[in-house]
Amino acid sequence: MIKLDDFLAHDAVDPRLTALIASVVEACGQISALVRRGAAGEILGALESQNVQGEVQKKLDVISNEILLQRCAEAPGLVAMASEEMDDIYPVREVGPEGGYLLLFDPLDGSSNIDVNVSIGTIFSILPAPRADGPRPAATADFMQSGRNQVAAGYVVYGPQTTLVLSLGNGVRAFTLDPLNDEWVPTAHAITIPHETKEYAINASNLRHWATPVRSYVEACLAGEEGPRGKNFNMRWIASMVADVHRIMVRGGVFLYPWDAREPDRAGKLRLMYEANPMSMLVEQAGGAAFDGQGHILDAEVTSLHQRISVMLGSRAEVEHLMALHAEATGV
Ligand code: AHM
Ligand code: MG
Repeated sequence: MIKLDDFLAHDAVDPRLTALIASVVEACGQISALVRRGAAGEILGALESQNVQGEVQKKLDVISNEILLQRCAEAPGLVAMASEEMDDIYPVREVGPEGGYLLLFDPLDGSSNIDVNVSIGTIFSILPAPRADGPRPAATADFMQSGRNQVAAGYVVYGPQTTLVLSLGNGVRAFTLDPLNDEWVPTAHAITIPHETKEYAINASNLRHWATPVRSYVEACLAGEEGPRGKNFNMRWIASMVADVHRIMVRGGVFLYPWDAREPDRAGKLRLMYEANPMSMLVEQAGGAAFDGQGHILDAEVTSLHQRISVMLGSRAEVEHLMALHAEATGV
């Protein structure tokens, strides 16, 4: 059990928000236990179904989604949920004068890593629910809020350790799940991403499809000391955003999943509401920056629950460099 009540007491957080976060974290503890069982629990492999993005669902994607739905529906202030694995919102209570919260999540990010025993994670975002005079059913439109409205964001990485990284808008903290007693132990009180870095993360197999600023950026990194950046870079790509972002939280770096020309009408691969927005809040709260090729991700206009966005986030100086390259390309 996480001692969140104790931990958040000094933040004067609405107890309904604390209870909701505790429910999310309990669900993640349960998912962590399943992930650890792996093939022994007969929960690996794919289903025949596809999610709304047209991606094949893994058994564990669907099970994790169910666990989060069941656990969080009990949280007193929760009005509705939305997930990468569900086409539509999942209403829990009516919208009324008392407000409350909306929860969004990617129940198991990095699905392609599930069956190969590589780190995966859960990402979540909490928005305020609107207040209405009379009770009315929750609607998708209630979720159409800027990332700046998030009251909390977090992820849990299921790696060699299970770690929760959480922000309520006043810095970033980490808790590690101690398997000896199932307690979430506070392990970092104020995570700060190093301002500068020599490490980047991108799926370089897509190089030929990138727009000029991203291609120039990576080519300059590859050129090392002899190139325009005058320094050598290292590259990492785990193919789990949670694991790649966690590395950046710990030692800095920059993560890119940019727009590319494979599907020119699609803004990017990653989803704004339950991947890019919560990660951007965490990164900004840790002193980093998050950019979509045009502006700050947290300021991006929200048009639909499953909308995609181009993502470049991490160490501030490196993201600012990417911003400058994009500004040059557009002549701004
Ligand atoms: P998912 O939510 O279906 O798992 O997809 C998101 C994941 C990210 O975690 C990761 O950064 C990216 O997809 C990897 O994509 P690729 O396989 O194209 O490198
Ligand atoms: Mg995902």
